[in-house]
Amino acid sequence: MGSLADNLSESAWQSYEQNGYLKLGKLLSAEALHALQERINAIMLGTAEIDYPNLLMQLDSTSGKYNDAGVQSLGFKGASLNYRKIQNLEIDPLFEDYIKLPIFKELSRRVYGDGTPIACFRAMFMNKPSYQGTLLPWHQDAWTHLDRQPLITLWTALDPATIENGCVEVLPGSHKFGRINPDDPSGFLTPAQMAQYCPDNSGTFLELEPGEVVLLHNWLLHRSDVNRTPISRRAFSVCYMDGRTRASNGAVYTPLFN
Ligand SMILES: O=C(O)CCC(=O)C(=O)O
Repeated sequence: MGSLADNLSESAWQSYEQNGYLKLGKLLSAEALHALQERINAIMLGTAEIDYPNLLMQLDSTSGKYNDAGVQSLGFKGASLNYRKIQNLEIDPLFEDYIKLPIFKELSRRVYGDGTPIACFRAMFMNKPSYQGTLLPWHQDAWTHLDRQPLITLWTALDPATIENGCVEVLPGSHKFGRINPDDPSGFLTPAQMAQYCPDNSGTFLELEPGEVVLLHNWLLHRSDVNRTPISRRAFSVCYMDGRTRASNGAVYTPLFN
């Protein structure tokens, strides 16, 4: 399993700063991984004891097209393993415990500075169900309604993430371009921007084993394809922010580490 010292070493950080991502290895025991896998399936199937009205839930598309995915809104959408996204998982005790692992605190402090309060901007399940999945085009993760940008995401594979089942593909170093579409909440690149920033239209596939974690800079260009296999591609993606961030819509964020 990845150790705190290894992941915070100078060479690891140089690699992160250069490439905009860093593979952290497996941070979960087999039992802890299994518990998260079972928990998310129970949430999808409607059998979990959780405050469903406060979960943002979206069913996956059956066409693979982003615009055909279900509505993203609060509340349960029926018993199905074909959810694409389930957000606000910090309200679940098991996922909350995982979000609060000391290594995530240390990584956040490294990015935002010692002593900075850290909050969770979003904690979400991202799924490419068996033979489904929705194509996500090249984009950055950035937001137009915040007074400062959340800079990091910790993405944990809950299944094997492979090229065939729609693992995340990144363009190494592209976080250094800065924000490409500062006024567009989707962050999706236009065809002209793709030709400019990603002329080969290919990147590095982040293939991961279940339980492996990758640290991503939010401005790193990334995309992911549909799932061409019977094996689902479940993942848990948590974005950590400076806890002093203010949103123009009055949203409040869960404090994690003071
Ligand atoms: O999990 C994935 O396939 C990528 C998710 C993504 O691009 C995002 O959350 O911005």
